[in-house]
Amino acid sequence: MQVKSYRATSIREAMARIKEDLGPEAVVLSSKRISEGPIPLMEVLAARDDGRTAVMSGSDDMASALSALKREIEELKELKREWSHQEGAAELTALKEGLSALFDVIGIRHQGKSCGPLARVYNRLTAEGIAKDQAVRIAESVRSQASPGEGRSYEILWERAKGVIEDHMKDSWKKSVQRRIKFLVGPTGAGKTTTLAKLAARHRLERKQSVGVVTLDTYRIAAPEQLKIYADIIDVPLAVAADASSFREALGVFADRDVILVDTPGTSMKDDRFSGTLKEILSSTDGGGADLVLSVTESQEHLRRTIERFEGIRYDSLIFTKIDEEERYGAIYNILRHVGKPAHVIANGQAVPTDLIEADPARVMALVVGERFH
Ligand SMILES: Nc1nc2c(ncn2[C@@H]2O[C@H](COP(=O)(O)OP(=O)(O)O)[C@@H](O)[C@H]2O)c(=O)[nH]1
Ligand SMILES: [Mg+2]
Repeated sequence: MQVKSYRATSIREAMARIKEDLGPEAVVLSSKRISEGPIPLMEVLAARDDGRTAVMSGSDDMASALSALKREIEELKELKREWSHQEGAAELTALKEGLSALFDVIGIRHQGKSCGPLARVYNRLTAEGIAKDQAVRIAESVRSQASPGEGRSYEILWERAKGVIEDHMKDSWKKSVQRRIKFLVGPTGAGKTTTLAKLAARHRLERKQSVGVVTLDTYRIAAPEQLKIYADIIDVPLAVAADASSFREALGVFADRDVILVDTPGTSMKDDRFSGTLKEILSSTDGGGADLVLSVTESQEHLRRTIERFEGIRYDSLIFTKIDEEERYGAIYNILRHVGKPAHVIANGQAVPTDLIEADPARVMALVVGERFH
């Protein structure tokens, strides 16, 4: 085991250096802030297994450790359910830390035995940002698929893990629906307006469909202006609607359009007065559905909170943006598994209309495991 410490001004910077230095299988052992002030300094401890030390001697050890771990997880989940009913924030934090450490026992190993190939698979999955409990589940599926006498090299197990991830993505894609009227919803700055312009161009130029664009974002003075510029370039009509009745009017004007794309203001679904109006407009629009736009540059915690906030909007699928600003995409897998919905497009840059990728289960799997895709 090779353990190294890195100092950086952000976790992202540290991760980039760790990945470059120790490779994709490196795992973060701990991170702490070592100086406050305008430029915070973090110390991140990372490790990579170099085959010289570690705990699990092979797949069988890993198997028994995994099933013990699964039992532990179920017990801990039960405890968590009980605690979440009480004033137990501190205990919950302790629990999360304990759970995290437990997963690391599987992933990182200690006490001087060698690292099995399945543990390497687990390490690589978590290094890509896949949540530890999900990584354990993937590793468990990989193990249970092995037939007697079959090779158990790391390469074989890794290919199988990719297959498991792709199958999980296929499950999410089963929920795909086609809508004539698509609302883009999500937090401010997620990339809704930019992505909408890219989608409008795709429908109009590549699919030769007639497109109408409506914006409900009249809260910021510059918002309709931004969209107007794109609409003019792509040559699609834009209607601005401030409430439910002007929205219905706009739909009337676009009655003959193949596709209608609706831009919305970034709203915190919890307390914003607009959220009620948006829900009402969405539920009363025949043939309408929403896509939730999420920037992968946000922390997993932030993304989780956003998903909770938007629970009241029954969105059909997700659109991930800004993947060009990140290096690891495990969060995409975690979220798609959590919500069980597909992501048909992914935005990889600011340029309209080019920076938009069609996403299918195989492509998302490749992205999530850190491989190039075409
Ligand atoms: N790097 C990068 N920037 C993006 C991407 N999509 C949008 N942006 C930028 O993110 C900012 C906010 O985008 P905007 O569409 O206005 O977000 P909205 O508030 O959700 O409508 C703008 O500066 C966009 O150029 C992307 O895929 N990659
Ligand atoms: Mg916008």
